[in-house]
Amino acid sequence: VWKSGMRSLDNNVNSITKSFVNHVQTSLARQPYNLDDLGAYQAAALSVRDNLLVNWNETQLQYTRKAPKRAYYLSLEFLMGRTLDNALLNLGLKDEYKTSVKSLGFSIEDILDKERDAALGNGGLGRLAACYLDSSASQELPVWGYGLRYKYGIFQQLISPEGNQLEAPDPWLEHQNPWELPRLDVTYGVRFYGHADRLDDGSGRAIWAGGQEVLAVAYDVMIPGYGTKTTNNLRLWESKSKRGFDLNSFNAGNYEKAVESSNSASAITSVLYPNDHTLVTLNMFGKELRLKQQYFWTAASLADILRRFKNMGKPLTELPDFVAIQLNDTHPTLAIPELMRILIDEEDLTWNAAWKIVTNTFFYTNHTVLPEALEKWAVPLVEHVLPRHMQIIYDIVILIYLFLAVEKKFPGDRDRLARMSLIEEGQPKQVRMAHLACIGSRKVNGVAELHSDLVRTTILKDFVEFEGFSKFGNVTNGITPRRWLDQCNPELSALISKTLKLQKGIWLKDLYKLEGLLKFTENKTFRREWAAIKQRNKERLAHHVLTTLGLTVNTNAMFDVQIKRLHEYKRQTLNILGVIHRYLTLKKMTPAERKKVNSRVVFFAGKAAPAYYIAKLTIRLIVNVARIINDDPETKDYLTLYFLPDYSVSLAEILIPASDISQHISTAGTEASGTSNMKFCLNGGLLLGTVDGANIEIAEEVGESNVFFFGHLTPAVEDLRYQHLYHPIPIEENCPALAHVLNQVSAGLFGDGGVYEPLLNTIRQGDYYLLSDDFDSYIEALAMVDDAYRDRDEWIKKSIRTTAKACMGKFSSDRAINEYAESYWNIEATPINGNK
Ligand code: 26M
Repeated sequence: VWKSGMRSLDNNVNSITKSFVNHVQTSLARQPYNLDDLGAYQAAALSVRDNLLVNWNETQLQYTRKAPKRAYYLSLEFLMGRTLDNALLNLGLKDEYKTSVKSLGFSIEDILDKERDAALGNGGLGRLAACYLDSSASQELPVWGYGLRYKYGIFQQLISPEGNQLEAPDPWLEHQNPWELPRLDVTYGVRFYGHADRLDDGSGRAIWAGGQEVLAVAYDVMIPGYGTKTTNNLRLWESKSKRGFDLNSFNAGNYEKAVESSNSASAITSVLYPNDHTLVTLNMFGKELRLKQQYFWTAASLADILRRFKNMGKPLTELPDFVAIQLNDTHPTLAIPELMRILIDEEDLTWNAAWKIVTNTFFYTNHTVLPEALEKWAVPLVEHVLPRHMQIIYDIVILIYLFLAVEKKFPGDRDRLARMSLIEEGQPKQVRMAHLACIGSRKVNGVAELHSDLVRTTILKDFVEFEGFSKFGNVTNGITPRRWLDQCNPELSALISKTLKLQKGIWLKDLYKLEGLLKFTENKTFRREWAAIKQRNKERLAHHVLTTLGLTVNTNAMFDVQIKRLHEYKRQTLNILGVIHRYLTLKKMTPAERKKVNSRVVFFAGKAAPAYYIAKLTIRLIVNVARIINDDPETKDYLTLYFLPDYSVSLAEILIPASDISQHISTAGTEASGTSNMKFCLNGGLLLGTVDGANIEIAEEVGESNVFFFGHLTPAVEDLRYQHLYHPIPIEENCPALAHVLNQVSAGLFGDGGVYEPLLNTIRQGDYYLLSDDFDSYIEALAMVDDAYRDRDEWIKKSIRTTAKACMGKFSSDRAINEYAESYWNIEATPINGNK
């Protein structure tokens, strides 16, 4: 029971029941005795929302009063998943609600299961943003998120009878969304197109007028901290027409034209782009709309941030003392020229004064070094959509950057100037957003040690030499242990609390405490309990597969999981070809030999970008291999395979606790960090992986004997690619085992004669992701996993150590967000009075 300044809420079961029934009758206009699970979910959500609102109001009030420096996290993606369970756990009200809904004849699990995921993201980058919001609130940090309120989130994935991925829209707002607060009074106009005319008074100012004006409307999502009153805000923008429809056309009977401009305005936030790491598939219309999304969102967010800052009555030169803005990848980079535009054209500051403010306000995180994912915008397109911003970008190039500073430091080095320019020569010329984000920011970071090194030595090398090493740092990613342990694995969470004799409220906020589990690896009862929980989590997953796909999974087998976006660099292909290799080996064995084999169930899940042909073909291969081998009476006791459709945060919450081993097998140097690797470890799953991303730092914590590494290292990758290109060796020589597998697929062992050739040819020709170089050591590593799993007791010890000695503290997003707060944003915890 706690009190707040506004009203006191007696959060016992009776008052929860009262509030629940009240919402059923007054908010939902339904009868309590005739309510389905969906209605019960909505009533429970509305009643929990009342609690959040009190805390949210108090938090925002105190932020305004205390006026601390604040940080704003700009991300085009927030992959939040479900909210109700998380809100209940963070508020500490789960047991009360369980009891309350039970007394009304509902089960809390069934109610929680009715919620749709908020899937406003593609993968790692969007889920990271969601974990960082949870940690910011839990650490009492004054942080707001800014994003877009897409009407449609990431598409729903269906698998056709042939095994092809089909996409369906995700109308997640179909039923009303209890977690958002429409702020129809918080709006900003955002301009596109038109013309920008420089004033010839030598001030550098310009007037931008004409074109299209679109309205941004705010929707707020409350972000509760764990065990604190702090409830931060995620503000999502919706686009709509500034003027409704065009009455002239309407009166003239031209109804289509009358709504045209309104449609074009609301199109901006209608759908999340389903590409992850690749821009090449966008057509001209698609590119323009994506650019408009980015500008719409950055312009509205900046206007909102500046309005709040101005209310403090401070001069703009003090902006960096009160505001830090984090750019999640280059997607919000237009915020840099936009802030320049506001300061120069609207606030009358000089160029130098404006640039000083800008470069002390922004921070940029890079999330990938893959060349095809580095954003570039065609100059003619930017000129057309944002004429004033194109001028400012050219001014940055000419004035500050190239001809003054770089030329001074490296006189006559024309190549360097060209490499570093914000504009890439070509047809058409293109703006390099990573360069703009880099020079416009106070600091730049990568997301794991290896990745940050690669950022410093490859894509931003010249900038390190120009601006100095200290601008370029690393913040290794993290995950929130609230969702990724307490919420998804309640039994393990309870066992940890019992064993450490600590309330979960303590260790969930200080994960280093998990080290205390280490000494229990030698305790037999503890090991038995640990193993029993893993087993029940495997059965929970099997039950899910049975009820969704109608398939029976062998829960006595080792569960081997690879779940992530489909991408060539992540090498799901290596995994499926390894499965085929295992199948062919099993087929050659006698029944007696087979009996000695470690049974394995392989799970895949993940979406492919709709236009990513090779990724989709990989899904088709996985589905069809599954069809053949799951039905083979000789082998199915030893090897089965499942592709679970429509991967989501909620599905991950079932899969991760059930895994014995998971695969993180990207070509070395390509996966910036990975975050699911951390989630598996936290749940006692071991890793099979390459020496890449955060795998390396995880192994440093867990000890190499608890991680199964294989494959070539990053420095070898470039040389191997060079060899493949200029001195190709036929795959039969380079890797006979792999050649044999490819030939079997070609020969139609899994049906579909010929359809897989384009996929197989990526390996036979060029093999950019080095499957043929890593295949043999991959198969060896899998054999080591089998050997280790045979000694089940030792395996369980490894599992416990992975959670415990793993010092999983390092991989908590609490640690990560504190690093940003201290070393980047310079913000401090701002406890909300009356905190629990
Ligand atoms: C680009 C154009 C159009 C539409 C979408 C994109 C786009 C979307 C996401 C481009 C890149 C995107 O994300 C990169 C990304 O997700 N990187 C991942 O970030 C994670 C969090 O830091 C890391 O753990 C992953 O290793 C990294 O791949």
